[in-house]
Amino acid sequence: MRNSSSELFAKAQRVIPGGVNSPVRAFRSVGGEPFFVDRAAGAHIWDVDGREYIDYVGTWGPAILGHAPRVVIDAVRDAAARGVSFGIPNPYEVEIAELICRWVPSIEKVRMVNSGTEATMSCIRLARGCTGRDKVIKFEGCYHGHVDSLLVHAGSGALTHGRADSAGVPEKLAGMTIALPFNDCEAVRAAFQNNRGEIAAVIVEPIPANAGLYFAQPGFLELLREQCTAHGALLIFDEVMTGFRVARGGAQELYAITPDLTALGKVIGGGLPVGAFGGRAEMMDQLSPEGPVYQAGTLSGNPLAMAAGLAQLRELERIDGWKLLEQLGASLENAIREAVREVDLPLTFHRIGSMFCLFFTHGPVTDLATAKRSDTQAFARFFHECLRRGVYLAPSQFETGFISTAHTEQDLDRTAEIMRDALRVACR
Ligand code: KE4
Repeated sequence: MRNSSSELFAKAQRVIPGGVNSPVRAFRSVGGEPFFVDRAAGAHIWDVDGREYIDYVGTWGPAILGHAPRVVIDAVRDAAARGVSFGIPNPYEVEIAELICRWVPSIEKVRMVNSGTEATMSCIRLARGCTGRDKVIKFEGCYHGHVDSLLVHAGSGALTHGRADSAGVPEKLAGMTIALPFNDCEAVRAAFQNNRGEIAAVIVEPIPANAGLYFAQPGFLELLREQCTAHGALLIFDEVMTGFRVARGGAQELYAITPDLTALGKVIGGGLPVGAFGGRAEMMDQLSPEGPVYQAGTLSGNPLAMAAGLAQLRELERIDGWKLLEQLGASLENAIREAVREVDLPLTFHRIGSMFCLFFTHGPVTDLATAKRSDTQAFARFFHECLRRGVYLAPSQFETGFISTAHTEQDLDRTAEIMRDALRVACR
């Protein structure tokens, strides 16, 4: 007899902190216990108890073609037959680096790593190495992985669990990070004025999606670009989530802004552990073994992850996935907005391409402070009513939903129906 989710969670908690290998999976902010997944295919997942869900987490972004796409499975199988890891340069690394440089013009050279956290951490170290400066500006509610310098007013799981500033980060180090309200142009100008010559970089999610999903006001990203240029600081776009999702060239293509460094992850690994960071050649050549900034990784450029990422990115381009994702996103948005109109509740729906979020608060939602007005208890009830009916959303108000090219119109129609019923029950 196979273990149920509940039995597995009881066992997991005895040997894994919180029973999970990443905090936001723990259902802490929505209550109840996480289910354990048995398998996933396309837009659907099945738990070990046999329940099926339409999935809008998509393993937090990587599953842009849906789960277990044939092209990725075949690529991983072919690569694995030749060896699963070498620690020696392999052709896949060159192919994916050339593809990334072709699709993202601001990237002339790129270094592969094994997670988004490694990518942003390396961007920060490289920026500090290139400028000889220590201070970094980030924005409240933005999440850039669990990098010491960036776990300050962080979003995602840090925000969900109410610890935007993690224990274990030395005060002196955290003090080098200046956290500002997103969309606050005056605060950005003042920070540069008050720290003249000391700011190495500004790091930003160009489309913040770790405190729910909201957007830069017109001119804000342009101001970051202009202030960084004027003050000799580097502009780092954290596109771990938006890269190759919101457009082939990511948010920097969408907004026509050229960052100095870009952090990537998720989609580029086809579901296997990958991150990457890149920028102008003369900057990237400051990295060891060319230059003085050290960065390394046993599994960086792993052949399976490279093969999976290449297969996924090439398939996305072959099917013009971005066009399909926009069509599916618009379709879901229309259906959800109709469902929202039927209930007299303070709700704010945001979407860009295949990324969406339903805030349980009235609008406008433009930064962390306005996102935090959300009624997280009502969201929790809505989450569980959806789950019960077969729709799996991220288990936190402060996350973003993802549509994949594997979602069908039937999936979306069913989802809207389920959300309509869930809203009625959750918010009675
Ligand atoms: P990873 O180290 O988790 O691969 O990437 C960190 C990261 C960096 N930058 C952005 C914009 C990100 O969204 C992330 C990670 N995203 C979260 C979901 N919001 C990962 C889920 C989790 O922590 O389990």
